[in-house]
Amino acid sequence: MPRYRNTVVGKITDQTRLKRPGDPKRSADPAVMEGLSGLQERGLKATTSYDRFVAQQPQCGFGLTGVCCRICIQGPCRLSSRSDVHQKGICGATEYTVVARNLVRSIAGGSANHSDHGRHIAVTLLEIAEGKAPDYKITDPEKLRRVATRLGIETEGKSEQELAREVALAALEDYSRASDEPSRFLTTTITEGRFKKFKHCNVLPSNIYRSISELMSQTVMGMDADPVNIIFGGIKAALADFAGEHIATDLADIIFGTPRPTVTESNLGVIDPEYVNIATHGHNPTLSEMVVEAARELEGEAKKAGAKGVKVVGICCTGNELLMRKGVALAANQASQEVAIMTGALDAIVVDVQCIQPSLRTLSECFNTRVITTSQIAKIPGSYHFDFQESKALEQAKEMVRLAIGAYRERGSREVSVPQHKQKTTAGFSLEALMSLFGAINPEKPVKVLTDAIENGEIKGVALFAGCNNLKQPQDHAHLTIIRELAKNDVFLVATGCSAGACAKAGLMTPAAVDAFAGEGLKKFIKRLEEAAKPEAGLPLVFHMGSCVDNSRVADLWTAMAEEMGVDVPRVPFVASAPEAMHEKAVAIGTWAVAMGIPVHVGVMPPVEGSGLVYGILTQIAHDVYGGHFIFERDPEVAARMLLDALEYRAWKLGIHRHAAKKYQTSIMASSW
Ligand code: NFS
Ligand code: SF4
Repeated sequence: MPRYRNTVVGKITDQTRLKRPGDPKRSADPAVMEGLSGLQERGLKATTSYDRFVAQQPQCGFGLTGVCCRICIQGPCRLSSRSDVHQKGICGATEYTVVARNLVRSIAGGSANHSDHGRHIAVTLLEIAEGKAPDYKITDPEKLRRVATRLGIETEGKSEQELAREVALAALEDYSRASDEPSRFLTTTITEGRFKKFKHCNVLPSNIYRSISELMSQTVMGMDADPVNIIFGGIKAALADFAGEHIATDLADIIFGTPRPTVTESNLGVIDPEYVNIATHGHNPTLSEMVVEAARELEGEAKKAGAKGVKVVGICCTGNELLMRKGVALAANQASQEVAIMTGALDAIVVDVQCIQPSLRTLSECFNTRVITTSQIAKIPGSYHFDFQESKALEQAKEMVRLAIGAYRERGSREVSVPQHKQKTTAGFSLEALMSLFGAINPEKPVKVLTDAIENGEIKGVALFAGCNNLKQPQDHAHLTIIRELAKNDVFLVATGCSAGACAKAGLMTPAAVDAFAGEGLKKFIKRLEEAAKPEAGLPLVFHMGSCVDNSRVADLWTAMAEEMGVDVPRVPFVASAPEAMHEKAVAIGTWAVAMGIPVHVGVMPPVEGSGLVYGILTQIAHDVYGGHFIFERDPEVAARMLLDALEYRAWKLGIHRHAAKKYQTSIMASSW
């Protein structure tokens, strides 16, 4: 079997690495461009990330390529192959050790973030079961039973409370297990082939926290110097990240309900100056769900203050969580969080954890926005802080809403300027929602509707768009360019996180976008689904599957497809792309997706170029071992071509193997990708 070779892999195109300082094209989002220029017009001196990005140029070449080591305080050691004396750090660490260590430490960061979020939700479920969180309830008891059954928990004759307790404890055991038994949230959600592969490579995590701390231990000064071993440690922590994400998604569905298709609006234009506006920002739905409830209950107080009511809007993944479950409008994704404040019409921004820029507080000074932090481990000096507790959640959320009403009162005749851009958004496609859609055509085997469409060539495969904004690129531009290109080429598209935000803001989550951008095959496929399921609002071009932890939903989709097709994941025509990856969490997600067997495009160069060996492991060797690999490409048009190539290669191989299996009456080869 020839090894998978993409002719351009390893040679990224020669796009300029850094945006030219002063480049006026900062965002593909017209609302953001208007917001930024409005700032100057109003004579305000506030700076934004866009300005600070320019001020940071040129960024350090050692850091950019991953060869700066600051792991011990003899450093920093900056390695360079061009000089004899600089080839090694003071301790003798070579560039492959340094690059690998730096890379996996960012996986540890991402994994810690996601699994912390999962643990928080698991504790909330336990508190609900024990009657200690009276403001929360179990909204989806059916999912509770399904998750329990999947985990091997006996459901017969047990009350909801008992089951919730057992599921919560099973989740918490994944954080505390002393033995080497692998994580249950991982092993019960992957194919048998993946389980064997992970076992064989010794990357099955047991206790999520232990995988993270072991990785930190593995990479301190004077520990592991073997880049392959270091990367395997990174993969283990990344799979622990996956387990944490799955816990977050499953348990949030149980508590707040499994998303179903819903219609709302996205982009800054959803902020309405006639209302008290509260943005919820961050990632964890435990707090924001209560803010929505509190806003509803305090509608009267807002009216007394002269507003039409209280409007909650979302930013980043808290925004995605509320959009999926409550139809709350999405105001911004990561790189436009500041611009939301700059409208002058946000009375409060309630934040929980992750991706919250400290700059929000400084900016809020100019616009009298109340910045309210709520996590013990995510405070911003000068902000209002609530030590958020599930036991008095609604009461605290009401206090936050009252702070916003107070700020609205002070708004008076202050000038507000909301860019009038917004788009309709059809979202809420949990795996369950997608399956019920496919089930309208084939109720017995819903996922077969998707795999059949691939096998008969109607669509070329599935692509996940995930990840952040990164100001090394104009905001959203790469997301939208690659997505339009893949749509034209008949790829079924799903999105999460800030990529989903980019699509929503640009109107790609509407039926009109299907007509405008889908190729013939994709259009036929979506229309067929529409005719069978008759969803009220029609179907979008890009299916919003949720926040970043909800990439677990997407993994469940490729696992279901693999099982239906009778192959392991590396053979499923499925690719992923993070065109503007920024966060350590994105590194963790990309890594587990590759280990699961998915080709993963990253549109911003991560700091790995300093070691040819590490670069080769990520882009080539990973494919030999796991069947997935990274594609690093900054040019979105070239990246689209490479993603299509990867899909076509898989579809072609599947066809060839299926044909041979039929002819010789054997099963489809499973070992070689
Ligand atoms: Ni994901 Fe969601 Fe956005 Fe990136 Fe941040 S909000 S968790 S990390 S920036 S996609
Ligand atoms: Fe330098 Fe080694 Fe210390 Fe890194 S661990 S800073 S390479 S001496």
